[in-house]
Amino acid sequence: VATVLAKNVPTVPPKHDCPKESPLLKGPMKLTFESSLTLKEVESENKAVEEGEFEPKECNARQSVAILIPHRHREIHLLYLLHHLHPFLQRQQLHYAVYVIQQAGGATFNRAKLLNVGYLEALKDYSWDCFIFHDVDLVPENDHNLYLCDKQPKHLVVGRNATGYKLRYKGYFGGVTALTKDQFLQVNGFSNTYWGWGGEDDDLRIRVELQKLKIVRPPADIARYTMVFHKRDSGNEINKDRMRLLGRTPRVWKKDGLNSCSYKTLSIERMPLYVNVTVDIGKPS
Ligand code: UD2
Ligand code: MN
Repeated sequence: VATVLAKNVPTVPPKHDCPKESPLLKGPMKLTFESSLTLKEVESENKAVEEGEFEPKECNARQSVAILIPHRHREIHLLYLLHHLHPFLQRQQLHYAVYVIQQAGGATFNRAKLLNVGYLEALKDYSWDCFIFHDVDLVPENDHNLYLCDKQPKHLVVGRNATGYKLRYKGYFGGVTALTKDQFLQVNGFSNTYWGWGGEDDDLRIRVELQKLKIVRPPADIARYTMVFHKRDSGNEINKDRMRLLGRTPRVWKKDGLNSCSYKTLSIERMPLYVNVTVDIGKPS
């Protein structure tokens, strides 16, 4: 009887942790951006993604990662990014989900506050280990640039096409960054007070430094991006107040950030390739 029973037990192979280095990685890639690309095509290329989320079948992912993309009126960039990023993340054998945080209305854009909202909303779905704060127009060129968090906050964009693939300046922390759930909480997230272009990334660096954390970067030959060409958006004019704001960060960071981020969620749509969070974040006071 015992042997019969044993035979009838379905054999589920034990699932191991995914290897340190995924066997699926391809290295540097030549990226293409076809103007005829459609969302339907990108959806059919990514059948394994459900409501923006993916988990490898063959092993247990090392981290669960939420990708947060601040967005308004950049639909073509979003399409290009989804087209490249989904296969890229799957080759890295990650458990991940993509969140697009849409600023509703016509008030001045606020990238940093949208990213705070993304963090707070994504944590309502799942206890993500790691958050990637991601510009919509930056496409990674090399899948060895791992979308995983480190012991220290990580900056993933050392170089990009438009700047000769060199770090723009020492301390530059813009474009794409990776912080654990706890690191981001420790710095109280981004400031909510940067409306318009610039400064919010430097503000986050100051918060990180005040906590005696140290920014780490992958090697320059790996941390490479293509930025899809664009002009400055209307509604995202340069923030002339940014230097003054940066000066007060050491005094105000404890009160200005995740713990003071007030907003109104207008809708949460679970699309095939991303969770679309539309939010009213107010306007500059
Ligand atoms: C740089 C930084 C970016 C941010 C910004 C200053 C790099 C590679 N990126 O980007 O992280 O610090 O300077 O704020 O250095 N967006 C919209 N709609 C808009 C405006 C902005 O979706 O109308 C989003 C979108 O995700 C975009 C991001 O905000 O990628 C940053 O805006 P940008 O691309 O106009 O600024 P850029 O390229 O100078
Ligand atoms: Mn850009």
